[in-house]
Amino acid sequence: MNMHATALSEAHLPDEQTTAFARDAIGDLSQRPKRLSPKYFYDAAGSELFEAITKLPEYYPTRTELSILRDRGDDISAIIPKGAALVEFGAGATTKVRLLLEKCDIGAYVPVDISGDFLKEQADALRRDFPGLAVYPVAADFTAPFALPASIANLPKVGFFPGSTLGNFEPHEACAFLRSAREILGKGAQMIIGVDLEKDERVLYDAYNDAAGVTARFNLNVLVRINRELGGNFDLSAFTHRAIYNRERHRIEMHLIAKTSQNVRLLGTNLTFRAGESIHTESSYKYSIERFNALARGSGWTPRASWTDPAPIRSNRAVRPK
Ligand code: AVJ
Repeated sequence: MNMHATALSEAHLPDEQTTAFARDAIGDLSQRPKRLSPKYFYDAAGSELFEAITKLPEYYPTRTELSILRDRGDDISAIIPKGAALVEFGAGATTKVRLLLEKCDIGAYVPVDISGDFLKEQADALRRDFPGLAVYPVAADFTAPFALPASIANLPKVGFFPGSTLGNFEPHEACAFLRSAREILGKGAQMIIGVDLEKDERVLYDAYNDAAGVTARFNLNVLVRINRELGGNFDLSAFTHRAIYNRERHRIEMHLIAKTSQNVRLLGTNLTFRAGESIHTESSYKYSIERFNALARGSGWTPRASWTDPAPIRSNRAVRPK
């Protein structure tokens, strides 16, 4: 008897997020220079790798920002009106907002994040730790317009955007985002934003070229994700992590460099790479307070106060002789 074994997989339609990822990946990898949006770093593995980055000795931003929220929390809280609704753009692990919640009288907390499941878990944990706090999670891509929950309509609004994530936006995108946040939050709102300041180039370089190679794995993970979610066939050993500081444009650039010339298939599209060709995967803009204030003014906001950590971070590396 002849057995005919057929593996029929269920007709499986990709969800909305996967469709957007596919569209962006194909479009961006067909450009010259090739690029990918840094928002696709953060699948489960990428989020864990980012958590590991925040604990690296070279990666100063997270611990510096936490120290500012801890040391200057009273001053920061003083600008938040009593009973305000705090709306966090891209809430993630809610570590930072907890420092504010401990210090001020918040009427409601609205974490906005694209990862709906993670968001629900974080909201439950917050409700446990801050009984009586109204938490209204919104599962949305915060870079696009979204509606605030009706329950906070009558509360004063304060936007919260820590983590230097603004640095991932091109200057015109940062302006568009700040304008859109103003629309979403409404008249009379305020916003608390974390940005990384330009500093010693060695310090910047090391923060994105850590000795343990975690940032390299974080960068390469976007190709792992493309292979898994979009059925690509990227050979991971054929790409290498590169991060440089672009002084003229005040930004760290992360790239994935093809070691050899090669072809990659992705959703029926053939992508060709020259040896040494780059995929630009992230820009992380570094601001001066002046440049940030100019951006805020140009986006319809009035700068009110800024808090900086006291000591400039210096490299502990020996300076090489010329
Ligand atoms: C989460 C955007 C602030 O730009 O420093 C860390 C992401 N990339 N290491 C940053 C990141 C490489 C991070 N932000």
